[in-house]
Amino acid sequence: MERTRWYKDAVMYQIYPRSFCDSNGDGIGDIRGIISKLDYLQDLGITCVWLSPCYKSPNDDNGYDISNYRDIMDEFGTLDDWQEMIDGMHKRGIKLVMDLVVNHTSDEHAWFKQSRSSKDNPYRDYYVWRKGRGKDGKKPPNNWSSRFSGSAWEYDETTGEFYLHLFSKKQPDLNWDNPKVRQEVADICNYWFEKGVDGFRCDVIIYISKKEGLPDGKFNPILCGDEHFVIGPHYHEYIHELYEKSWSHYDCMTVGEGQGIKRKDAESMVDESREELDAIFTFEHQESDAFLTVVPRPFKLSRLKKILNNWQQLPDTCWNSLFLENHDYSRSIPRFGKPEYRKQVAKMLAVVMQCQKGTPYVYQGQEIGMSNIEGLDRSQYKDIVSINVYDLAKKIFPPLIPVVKWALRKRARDNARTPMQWSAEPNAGFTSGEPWMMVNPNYTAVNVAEQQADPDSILNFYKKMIAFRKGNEIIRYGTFVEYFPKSNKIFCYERNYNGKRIFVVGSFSDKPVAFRLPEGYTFFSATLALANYPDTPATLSARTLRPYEAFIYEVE
Ligand code: TEU
Ligand code: CA
Repeated sequence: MERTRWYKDAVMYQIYPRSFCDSNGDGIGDIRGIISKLDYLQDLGITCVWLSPCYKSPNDDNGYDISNYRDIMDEFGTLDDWQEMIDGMHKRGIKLVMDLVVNHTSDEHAWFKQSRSSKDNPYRDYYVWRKGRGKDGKKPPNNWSSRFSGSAWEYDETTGEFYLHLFSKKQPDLNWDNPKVRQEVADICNYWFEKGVDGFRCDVIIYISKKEGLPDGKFNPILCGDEHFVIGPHYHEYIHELYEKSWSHYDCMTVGEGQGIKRKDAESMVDESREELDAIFTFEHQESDAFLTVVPRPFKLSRLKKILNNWQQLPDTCWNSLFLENHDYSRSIPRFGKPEYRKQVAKMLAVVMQCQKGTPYVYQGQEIGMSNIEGLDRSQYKDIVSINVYDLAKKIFPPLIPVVKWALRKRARDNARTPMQWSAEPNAGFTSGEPWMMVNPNYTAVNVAEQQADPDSILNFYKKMIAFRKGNEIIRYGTFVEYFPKSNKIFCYERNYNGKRIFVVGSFSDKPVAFRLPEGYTFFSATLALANYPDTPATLSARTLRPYEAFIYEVE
């Protein structure tokens, strides 16, 4: 099957189904809700949806704990609904990428129920079981930590052994060293390809291969053990096998999630000659305002630009993913700008991200500038990570609670998971019932309906940005040249291809900033293509930038 690599021209839109649109008033977003918004997505101009998991799941981690890979979660609807949804997407020229969560399953998956039942069960080897340490064998087999806090091992009474879970204890890790497991994964992919999906976003795929002997990790308060399973010893072999058995038979795209992946790793993971993944998400740039991607620290633009620029220099045979938001991060406006300038910040971020090389991702609500939710209390947090961290602080050292609250307010994943704000109607038009999670009270001011009616809205700007990008050869192929890399106020770069250029500027300051053209910068003509202030000069020259001002000129 020829790979057309359609993803190089795609604009992706991520749907977190639980929070997108509720069709039946039970307070939970669902597939019929998505169907009702397909015209909205088409109008926005996006060309592919990444749908977070919609499979059967007990929802310990909102669907990232799958109990049946071949069926739809009851709360979301049925396989028939799903078929109607994908047909509706395809009819509108929108592709569908599904979430593939196969580093682990739910502990309620039939395989795990079998696996835990006895040591000689045929499914025992589908998961990672080990004897405990210590005299009574009740100490975990090694010191690896769960990314969701605590040990990565859970003792299981039935057989007196521990199983590995790099995430919650209801998410046991699959044993990829078992060829049967790898065959199951290929079969799952093929099952969905046959139903028409166009690709997969591969959840924590970089963790699938663990170092033999599972040795102790170097001390790390949050990510202990990483060096033994991030792109582990058989990673490339297993991914290539999956490519051979499944992905290569379809004109699809695969994008892997890569916490801990650095630019130097990327080439070996996504170079076209490898026949592995087509692209990955790095989290490196998410550290520009956080340690270990989660502990808040002040944002520094030069840090962000250095990382992005480095990724832009990937060889032409590799491909980038461009994103600031997803369901695991707080919203971008409060991270990178001042809330008084919501509109300018949102538009400026769209400009500086979407003009880079790679496939851009818009996370639901980002296109209307949704922001974080303030002042949740313990009972209003729904994410297992927030709850774990909060309860851990309470247990080991209660004076830490105010710090935890501060960190959660800034970084909790819940921030991105509040219901989509469709209108100023009760519950933001998301549901006619009681929403599963609190709606951000700012919905009366920030919502789709209002922005559809306002030509100057963030939503209408996104439409223009996406339209500008689509089919634009400079954006698809052009080289990336950065200017003023040390500046902590201005993000400035040029893309050029076949003698044509675009010149992109975004201010990250809430104060006026003096801007001059880069030293020796010459051009014949410059035409304004897009800007976030209405009265932007038609010509490109030195000037004072207004707060969060951004513009694109086409230069010859
Ligand atoms: O995320 C993997 C991951 O590394 C993050 O969960 C990260 O550790 C976390 O956000 C810390 O705050 C993927 C999914 O995107 C996430 O939603 C799932 O919870 C996780 O895998 C487990 O499947
Ligand atoms: Ca519903």
